[in-house]
Amino acid sequence: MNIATLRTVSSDNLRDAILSHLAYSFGKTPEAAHLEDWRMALSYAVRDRMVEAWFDATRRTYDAGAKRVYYLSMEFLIGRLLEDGIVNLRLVDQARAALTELGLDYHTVLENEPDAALGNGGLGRLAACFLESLSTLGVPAMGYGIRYEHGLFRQSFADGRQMEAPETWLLQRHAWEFERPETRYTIGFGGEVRDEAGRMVWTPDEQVCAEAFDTPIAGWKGRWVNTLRLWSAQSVRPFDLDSFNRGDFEGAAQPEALARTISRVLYPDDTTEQGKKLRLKQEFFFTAAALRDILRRFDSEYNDVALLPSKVAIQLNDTHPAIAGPELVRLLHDERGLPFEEAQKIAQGCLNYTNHTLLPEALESWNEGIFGQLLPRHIQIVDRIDDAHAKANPSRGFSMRANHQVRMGELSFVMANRVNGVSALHTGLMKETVFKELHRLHPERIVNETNGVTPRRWLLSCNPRLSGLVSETIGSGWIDDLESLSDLEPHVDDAGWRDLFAAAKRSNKSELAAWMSDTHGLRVDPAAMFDVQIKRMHEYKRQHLNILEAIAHWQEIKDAPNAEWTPRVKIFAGKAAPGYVFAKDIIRLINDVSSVLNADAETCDKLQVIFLPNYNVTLAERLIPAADLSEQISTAGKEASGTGNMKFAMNGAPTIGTLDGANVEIRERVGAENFFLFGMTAEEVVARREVEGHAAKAIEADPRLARALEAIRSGMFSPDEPDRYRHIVENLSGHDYFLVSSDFTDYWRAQREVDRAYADAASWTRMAALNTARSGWFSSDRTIRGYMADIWDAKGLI
Ligand code: T68
Repeated sequence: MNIATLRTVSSDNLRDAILSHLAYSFGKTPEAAHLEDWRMALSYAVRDRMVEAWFDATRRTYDAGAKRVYYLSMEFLIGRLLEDGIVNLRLVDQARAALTELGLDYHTVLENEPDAALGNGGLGRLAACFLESLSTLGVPAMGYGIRYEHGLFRQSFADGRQMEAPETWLLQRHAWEFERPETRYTIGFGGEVRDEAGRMVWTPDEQVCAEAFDTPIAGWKGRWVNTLRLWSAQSVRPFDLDSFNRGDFEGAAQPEALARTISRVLYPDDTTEQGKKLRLKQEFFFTAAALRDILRRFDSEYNDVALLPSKVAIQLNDTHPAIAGPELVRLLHDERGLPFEEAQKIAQGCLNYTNHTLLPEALESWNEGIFGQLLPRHIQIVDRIDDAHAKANPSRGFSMRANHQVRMGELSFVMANRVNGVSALHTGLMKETVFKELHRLHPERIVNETNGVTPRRWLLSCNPRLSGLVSETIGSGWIDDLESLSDLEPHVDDAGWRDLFAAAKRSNKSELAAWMSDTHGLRVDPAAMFDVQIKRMHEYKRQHLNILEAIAHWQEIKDAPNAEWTPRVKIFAGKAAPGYVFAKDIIRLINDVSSVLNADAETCDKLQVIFLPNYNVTLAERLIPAADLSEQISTAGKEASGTGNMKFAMNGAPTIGTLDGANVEIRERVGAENFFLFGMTAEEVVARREVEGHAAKAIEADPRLARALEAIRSGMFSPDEPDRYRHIVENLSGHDYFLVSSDFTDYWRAQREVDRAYADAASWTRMAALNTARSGWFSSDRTIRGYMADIWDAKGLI
């Protein structure tokens, strides 16, 4: 199809295109249209403008015989897509004008889009940033994941407690996906394996169908468009007519309901046996479907499977798709008859594994009973791979099959061509800890690829005031060459320019304050420092360190209410896993503290605490541009990288943080004088844990800490239930594994340094601007170039 024919489908004029979709795609007149109809019509009009480049990218990939990159991820935290599409296609002015002509407000229409929360946190958002950068760089690539009916739960508070409700993003219409009923694979589970004359034949006893849904992902300027292919689970037998005819209506619908469970929810609670099994099913389901699809595409182009590693690079986003190793071996050996060793070699030539955590409790392993029952052939293959590895490395001191478990990290490592960490510190620690033995055996395998974020979403689109100023100052080349932000550096010493920078931040803060007032009835002064900690709730991220400091600070203000204080608003947002009781208690504590502090007439103009509910990508896009201070305060050695830290720096919010994850590299780049460092190093953390009574000693040495803990213990923030937080206080004065008490004193010191620095507006703005100017390295374009060179051996075609 040529350009001319495509243009007849969608008018060049965006307004006409919207009206045309309103009529012909949604059957509405402008008078009858609801907001959602307008949002859908605009989305279709924008989507139409991606299609041509999408076809073109496919054609050019085939013509070039280029190597393709496949990113397998259990999560793609894509958020809203309409503004992303409008921005990347550079249609902002046109879209605004078209909507105005139609009597609609641009922002109101954008706000109508549901936020696709198909992920938990950093890992899922990284996958989304990577897809955008892959398209921007013109890399032939595809994302594979699961089309969850329900994304991450919706969070609200009742009496300060986290409440969870199902997320229902698909109830509002989703404009971006193309259903592909013709692209379906049957995926099996369970059953038995028989040896048929030396050939192992797996006959599953349960089958589901994986159907593809494609979302186009346009890169900057819309020059290249890749696909995110999400699999939806359906029954192979949609309806049991026999049961129905017997009057058993429930039984008749059961096959469909059971099959659909697999793609029903993101991360079902895995504390029960059933839950665990379902998660393993999800993992195999999408991985097996992706591999079938990859091989089908490869077969349509080549007829020698030995070429696979030169034409296909598969990236495993954490161990969730680790079953790709044994499954690819099974497809090549059992189904295509390649010798086992050759099948394994080819699979390994294609596969790569990214590790995102060193936390022992987060490293995946499966009980061999569950694993063997669900995937009886795969467990045999795992054992054979394990044995072969043992034979080849007789001196090794590990196995991927210990304590009746199948260890997915070890499996992924052994089956991968390259294994990577996500920041320099994390990669170093990987080599010394979780993969020490494997690293000794395969010293060339581990590489580092420090995370990055896409500047199109995380600066250009979420912060139009600052990005406008940047473009006026240095031109717009930074948008796909973020390192050129360094051209801003000379301007930070120009008082006039600094005023513009500060004015952009101030307007962002006013806008956030107005939004908080409208949607949550909160009143904050935009002149106060906005101190922001937004991320998943976890003890290692130490939101409780932050709230302890707030309590101590409040007590100090109360001691001398008329002294000079730097007004602050502490803003929190984040979800706790439904089964993570301690993290949920921290949320409640923060909410309780917030109630007391915000109601204190004597102090509330100097210190306020706010916990915004239902943190998601959209809320991050609102908060980050308005932040003055970025809280990155994890226990050193625990945060693999962090990516929020990069977004804040880019948007001109200096960090208060530990030497953890990518904080280390951020500090190196923005300069130690523009970063508020505190806390123990990863090495010191390990040593301190060995000190008997470390928490008690820290409390004894710091009366402020003792007083803050005592306030919590006495029930000052929970008068109706004084013991509510006793266990938190006991934890922090006893075991305190995450060293909150031990790091408190230095955190306090750094916070007071922040107060002093903020009080000098000119030098603060200079510091903030230097954070922006020096954060160019944290573009996910740079990260993807690293993967292309060090891991995939892939090239961009634009
Ligand atoms: C995050 N991991 C890291 N995991 O915590 C963060 N895990 O430091 C890093 O920047 C980011 O990955 C990207 O590399 C996660 O987000 C999960 O969400 C997760 C989910 C299920 C199981 C394990």
